[in-house]
This record gives sequence, structure tokens and C-alpha cells, in this order.
Amino acid sequence: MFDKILIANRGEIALRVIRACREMGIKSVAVHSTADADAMHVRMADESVCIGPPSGAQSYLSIPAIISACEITGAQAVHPGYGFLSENANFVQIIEDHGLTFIGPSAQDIRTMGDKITAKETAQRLGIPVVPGSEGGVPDVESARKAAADMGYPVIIKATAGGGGRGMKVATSAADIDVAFSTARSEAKAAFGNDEVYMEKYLQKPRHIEVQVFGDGKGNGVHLAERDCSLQRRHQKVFEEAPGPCISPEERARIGKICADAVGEMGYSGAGTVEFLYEDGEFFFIEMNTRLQVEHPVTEAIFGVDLVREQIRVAAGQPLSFTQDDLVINGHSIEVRINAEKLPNFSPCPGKITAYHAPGGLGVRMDSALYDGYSIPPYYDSLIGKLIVHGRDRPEALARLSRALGELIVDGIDTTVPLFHALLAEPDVQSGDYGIHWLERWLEENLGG
Ligand code: MV4
Repeated sequence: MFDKILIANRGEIALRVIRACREMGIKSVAVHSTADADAMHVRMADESVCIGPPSGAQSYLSIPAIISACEITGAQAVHPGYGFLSENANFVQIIEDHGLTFIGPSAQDIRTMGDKITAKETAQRLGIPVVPGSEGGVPDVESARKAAADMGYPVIIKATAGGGGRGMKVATSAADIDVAFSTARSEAKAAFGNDEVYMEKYLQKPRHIEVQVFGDGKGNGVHLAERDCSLQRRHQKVFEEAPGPCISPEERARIGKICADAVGEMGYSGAGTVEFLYEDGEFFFIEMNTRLQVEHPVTEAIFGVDLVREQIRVAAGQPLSFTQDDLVINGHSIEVRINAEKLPNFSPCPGKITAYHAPGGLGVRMDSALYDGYSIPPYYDSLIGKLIVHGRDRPEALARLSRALGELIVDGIDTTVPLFHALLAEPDVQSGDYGIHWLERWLEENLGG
């Protein structure tokens, strides 16, 4: 096992990793920008190193600075958290070239899943159901027209180097295809420096269901059921739950086994998430994320496992501490993302926290790096906390969420907390009857945003 781990991240996820390290008797090293000198992750870690100026590009994304921090402190392994360098295959390669260990999958698996065409081909080869679509890339508008005619409208054009919703265009009929294709191409070029696109049948009213998987890097894979993350705004999740309210135990076991077998077959190492669109009782693979996700705590809650501990164990060559048979769902969990944002437009709202009080009690977890008097810097993501509740069933989790939101105090800035109070009053949220477009429509009708 490692003696010392460097956390190449900030905020709540850095704390999350430091906590796992401490419980495992592993020393932790925080890195930080000059803007984060007073941040909680710096205070909580055993050691810290300043790695650059405020901008993420010059600090948390600076590979030379992070490698130097490992060398200075003698850290043997790097946990990337989510975002920043967590899905950067070159970073993984450089870490390994320096004799260090990346806590996550291989550079090759990250590369495979980062290219959305090879990801889909790999998924299909491993027996995962995929969205019907073009075979590989679509090189020109004639091919696009032909592919669309073959699969039938509506179709969606996606960037091969994309993911997470960037660079997507929908064509509802043949009249749209020229504009959709050329816009998708030029946006892909501008955003990713790669103009390759592919096409899929456009699903009109799906849910976003993602299966949590884990590989031990030695050919064994397990699944930890699914999360429903359909409540999103502009591809930013705001409310996530596990298990999915619309997924039956039989469907869960079936899709879970398919995903677990696939990661086993890949020889995949560490945590991963297989993303699906779910419509009319069918799962369609869209992407795989090769990192720990923001919403991992809802999975931890229903299974009672520490996913970061498992990531560290697997990276150190140890077996997973559970088998598939050990993984039994207990109750229901919901997470809401507390962002420093002002409604109705969700405009970023950094500033000084004049009072902070975290909710507590049975079944309540608050993952946040906030403290009284902390100043939220304007340079980074607006996520300032995650409130996670766990109940014996979904209604209990909903009631607990409402109660815990009422206890939370974050004064001095605007947050997304009022949104959640309003959402909890909605019958569709109470019954779990929502798809990926539900929230945007609700916001239009209720906030005019
Ligand atoms: C789709 C789709 C409909 N049909 N693909 C958006 C994020 C990216 N991961 C994939 N996305 C979508 N892909 C097909 N074939 C609709 C979306 C989509 C979406 C997906 C999940 C959650 C929210 C979404 C919001 C808008 C569009």
C-alpha cells in the first residue's frame, strides 16, 4: 500500500480523498493555486504544495507542476478526483513514466473511452446495447444525409472528441441536415480541435441512467447498480438518485451484469460509469466515464461501501473488498448539488461566506469544503457542496432531503438551495416521473429562465 498520496484537485472532492487516505493510514498531499492558499483541502491535508497562479490551466491542470509536487513530497500515487486531469490519458502516461501510480484506469482505457466512436465500438463488441447510428465517423454531408435516411429522422450529430453534451446538433428532418452537419463540425473543431462527427438516432424522451462499475485490473468486474441523473440543466446535473426509480430489480441485474462482464473483459482498473439513455424499457449506451463521478455518494449510501478506498486499493494492486454477491442495495439515496449561483439564470456567485451551518442527523451527509468566513474564488467550478441523504425508501429520502435543506445555512452568497425546495414540491419529482428534458421545461415555466 502507498505511504503518501497526492490529490491533484481542490474543493469537496479533495477532502473526500483526504478522508479516505486518513482512514487507511495514508499521508495526503494537497496541491493548490495561489487563490486557494486558505482553502479547506490545504488545511485538511498532511502537507501542501503551491503549484501555480489562480487559473486552472496554470495550476490544477499543470502536469509539470503536479509531477514536481510529487517529487518534492515523495508522494507515490496521484488521485485526480473528477474534472481537471482525471480523464487525461497523457497525464496518466507521464505519471507512470515518472515511476508514480495513477489512481484510476490505464491511459489506454481512458483514451479508448475519450474517443466516443471507439468507446461505442468497444461497448458494442463487449455486448453492451448501443444507440443505433452511423458506423464510425461521418465524413461529409452526403454521407450524413444517407445515414439519416437509413436510420430515420430525428437524428443527432455528435463530436467524436466530445462528450458531456458539447458539440451536439439535432436534425428533425432532411431540411435540417446540411446546417446541423456543418454546425456540428465547426463547433467540434473549435471546441476540441477535431472536427470528426458521428450520428445516432435521436431519442426524444429518454432518462439518463448510469451504471457504476468497478474493475480490479485483473479481469474481474462488478457493478453497483445505477443512478438516475435525468434532472439536468445545460448538461449540468443538479439532482441524482440511486437506485433509479424506474428500474426494476430484473432490469438492474441484467444491465448490471452486462456492464460488470464488460469491464472484467477489458481488464479495466478502478471506478467507471457506463452511461445510458433509457427509453421504453430499453438501455442504449452513449458514453463511459473513466473517473469517480461527482454523484458517487448516492451509490456509496445504498451499498455502504467507500468507493475512494476501493480505488486506492485497486491502484495498489489489492483486490476489491467485496464481490458482486456482497453488494446488496439498502434503501434509497438522493444528492443535490449546491452551487454558488444566482437564480433564475444560474449566474456564478462567488464571494465571502458570512455564515455556514451543515445539516446533520440520521441519513444526512454534507460533502463540502466550505467554512465560516471562506471566500469562494471566482476561478473555478461553482459547485460548493453536495447534500446527500439516505432513507429506507424513496419517500423517506425525499422527506429527509427537505428536512436537511431546511437546516443548511450558507449566508453571504446566492445558492441553488431555493431550486431544491421548489423541486421537492413538484408531484413529478415526488413520483420520480421525469426525463432528461423535464428540468429545462420546468425552469422555463417556473423561473422564466
Ligand atoms: C443523446 C440524446 C438523444 N439521443 N443521444 C447529452 C449529453 C451526452 N452525454 C449525450 N447527450 C444526449 N445524447 C441520442 N442518440 C440526448 C442527449 C441529451 C441528454 C442526455 C443526458 C442527459 C441530459 C441530456 C440533455 C439533452 C440531450
